[in-house]
Amino acid sequence: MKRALISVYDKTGILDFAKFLVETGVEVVSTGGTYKYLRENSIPVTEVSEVTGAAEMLDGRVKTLHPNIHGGILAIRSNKEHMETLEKREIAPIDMVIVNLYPFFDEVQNDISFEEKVEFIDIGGPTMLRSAAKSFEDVIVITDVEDYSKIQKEIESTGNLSFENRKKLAGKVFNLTSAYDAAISNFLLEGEMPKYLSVSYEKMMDLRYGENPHQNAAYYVSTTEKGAMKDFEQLNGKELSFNNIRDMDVAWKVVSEFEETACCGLKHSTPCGVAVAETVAEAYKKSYDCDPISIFGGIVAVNTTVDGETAAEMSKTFLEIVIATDFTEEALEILKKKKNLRIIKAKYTPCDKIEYVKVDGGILVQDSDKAFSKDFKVVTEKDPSKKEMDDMVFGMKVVKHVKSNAIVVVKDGMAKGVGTGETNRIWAAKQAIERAGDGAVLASDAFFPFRDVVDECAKAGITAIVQPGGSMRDQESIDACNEHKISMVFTGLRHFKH
Ligand code: 93A
Repeated sequence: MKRALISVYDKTGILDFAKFLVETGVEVVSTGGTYKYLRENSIPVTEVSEVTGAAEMLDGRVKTLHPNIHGGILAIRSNKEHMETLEKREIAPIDMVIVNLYPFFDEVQNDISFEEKVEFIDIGGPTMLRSAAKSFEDVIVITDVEDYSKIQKEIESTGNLSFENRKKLAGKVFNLTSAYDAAISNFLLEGEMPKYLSVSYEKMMDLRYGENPHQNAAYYVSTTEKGAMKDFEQLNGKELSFNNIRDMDVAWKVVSEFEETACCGLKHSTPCGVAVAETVAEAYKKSYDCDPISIFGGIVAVNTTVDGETAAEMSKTFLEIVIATDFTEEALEILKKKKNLRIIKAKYTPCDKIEYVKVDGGILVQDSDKAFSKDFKVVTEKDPSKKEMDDMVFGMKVVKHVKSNAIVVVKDGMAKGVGTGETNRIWAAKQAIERAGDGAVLASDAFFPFRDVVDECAKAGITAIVQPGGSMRDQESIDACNEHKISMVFTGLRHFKH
């Protein structure tokens, strides 16, 4: 190994590694900033312009995009003609390329202008990385700061790097450059469903296992977007699991629907208690009362600061996670007494614009269901009261997050019964009504195909129903409501969650 090209934006660890290379007899070539940094630290280094014979230009947009660089990287060492060409053109082979890129992932999230973001698109860096990765049999390519010491160790002990490890490094390069390009593509094609689905996620952590212990799993977060399930802070407790993160996501989405103080208890991705109230303690108590059985081992989300009184209430139950915007000192002190309880401070309200559903051999992509009806239309002779109307709005916000067929029975800003995941609507209604014991309002995620749900409501003393409407037999349900003196409201907006 005679020559290494080093061009790094992130200069972490590069001094030690460059020193090692120089001691091994390698000539180091570097771009402007890296060159300066190595020189200042007494490492002998050649400036890249000496190799290209051309000064860096266009504010650094063109530094390494030159045949003397790419020829030196791409020439196949075992190909006589390639090597003769290098000799004729007086190009020295480059045996190692160390590059890390302009931080587009970070900068695209920052509050800078569009033009400034564009300037963080690295062209020369990925080009060198791709060249070196294609030539991996002849060129060692390093883009991950974490790899310096591993590679140093292998070279020190064997004098070289194995084929397998060179191949792995090349694979890491294309893994990075494809994510990098995906991020740029998403930035420029914002809001479109483009020809190719280019996703850019970085591993945040390996997970102990997936939904079940025999399933491998890891958690990836967007390289370019902020998000509640990415930018949270864990203040206490065991490591998060696959099912934890999934549950937290839904619970946080539920409470984020509300302006007023809200609490959601959740189990298996399904709300099992939701309530709004004046105080956070009251909201918690109401949501707990909805279903004191399911909440055991479940998770609780609160869209405001958890105080001591609420924490004391929460401590009476076995919970896996409490997630909130913040916690008072007193609340933390109380909750931290439970060593394993995961305490999560969420920093963002849900901001995903699209969501994916995996199917065998493909992915379905859709806008996230962020919509909420602005048009609650009374369709019955009887008008709902103001209180019933408030409960209808509440019920609709909850039912959006319950698996279809979804029915939620509500009273006084509190989910009294949740009917979920049933394959027909009447079962979901019966389930919700039975669990509610009593309730004033019934909310449904989709329309009623028959009048049976209305008849069931009448038996249970439900006084108002909210549903999207749009069935061929809407009139049957309206007639049934009029017979039973129940008021009914259509929202015009379906919220399937299958
Ligand atoms: O502006 S570039 O797209 N044009 C280039 O020719 C080029 N060559 C290397 N960016 C280029 N680089 C990047 O410069 C590297 O990927 C690295 O991130 C950075 C190192 O610059 P410096 O050594 O001046 O700090």
